[in-house]
Amino acid sequence: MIKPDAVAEGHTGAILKMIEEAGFRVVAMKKTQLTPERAGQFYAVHKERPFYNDLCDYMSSGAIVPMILEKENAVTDFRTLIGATNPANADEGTIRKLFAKSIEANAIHGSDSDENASIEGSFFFASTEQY
Ligand code: YYY
Ligand code: MG
Repeated sequence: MIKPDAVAEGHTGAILKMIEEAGFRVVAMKKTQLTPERAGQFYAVHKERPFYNDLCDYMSSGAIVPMILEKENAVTDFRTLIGATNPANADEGTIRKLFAKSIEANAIHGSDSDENASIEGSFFFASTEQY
């Protein structure tokens, strides 16, 4: 999911280019906006964390571009492509190093397991929107 800061600043195309050039196939993609409630559902695993309310406000502050991506070792390779959560710690050439503004407005989300990728894909897309 390309997050509100990166979409608002016009980085969607550059980020998509990096994703495709890294060998990911786009199975589904759209532009949409979360309500604070839906952002809260998406990040429910973090609901006890001190940053949760700010994160939900931020994630619902503008348009996002969720995608379902496919590749061998997709979860691991995508986490490598996007870089560390805190852009200050992200490797050179990663999406977060290039485009993130802060640890919160960090440009992009990547699922952390195959199981969560499936859950998060279904959160945004019907089966008839996946090709
Ligand atoms: O999976 P990833 O996005 O790299 O990090 P998580 O630890 O799952 O946190 C989710 C999300 O929460 C992170 O992308 C930004 C935000 N966040 C924050 O605002 N402040 C923190 N100290 C940690 C995470
Ligand atoms: Mg995470």
